[in-house]
Amino acid sequence: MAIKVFTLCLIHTDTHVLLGRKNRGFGEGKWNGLGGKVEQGEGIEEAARREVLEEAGIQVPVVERVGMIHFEFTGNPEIMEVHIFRAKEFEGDLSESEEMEPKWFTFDEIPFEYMWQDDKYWVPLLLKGAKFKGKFNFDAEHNLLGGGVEEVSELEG
Ligand code: 8OG
Repeated sequence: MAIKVFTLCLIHTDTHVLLGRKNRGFGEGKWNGLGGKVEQGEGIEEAARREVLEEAGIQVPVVERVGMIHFEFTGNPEIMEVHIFRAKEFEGDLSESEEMEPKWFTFDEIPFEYMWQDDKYWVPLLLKGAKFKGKFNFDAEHNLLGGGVEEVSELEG
């Protein structure tokens, strides 16, 4: 099966996490971290930084890769491999882009009901500092069918 590689970066402090509401495309209307497709010839970490800059206008000098999740959608032969990063600092002024409306949420106000349905299983792991790997299956209408995540001590690869 073909694999398509994506990044997703969650920027957070000890109390707040930065999410953006996607204004168009895949996942439209959902709150999510910042990210997108890794381009040909680009490193995964480099792609993570580029997407944060493009979507929110800020630089993340330090990103840490903390998770890897495979997503499969019924009727789509491609596996989406999403590399998940955490950043605790950023530089520059947060700006709204055409694609994303960014907003800070306290940890207990994270709008899981307006996010991808798998996020409630792994966002808490990220926020507590854990690393994780997982796999989720969705139907063609983007409803979660099954899957899960597990904490790992190290992410290989
Ligand atoms: O380039 P584009 O915006 O279409 O990339 C899709 C983004 O959405 C990318 O950052 C990866 C991310 N993403 C998925 N599936 C899921 C998911 O189930 N949960 C979250 N939080 N993000 C996801 O592709």
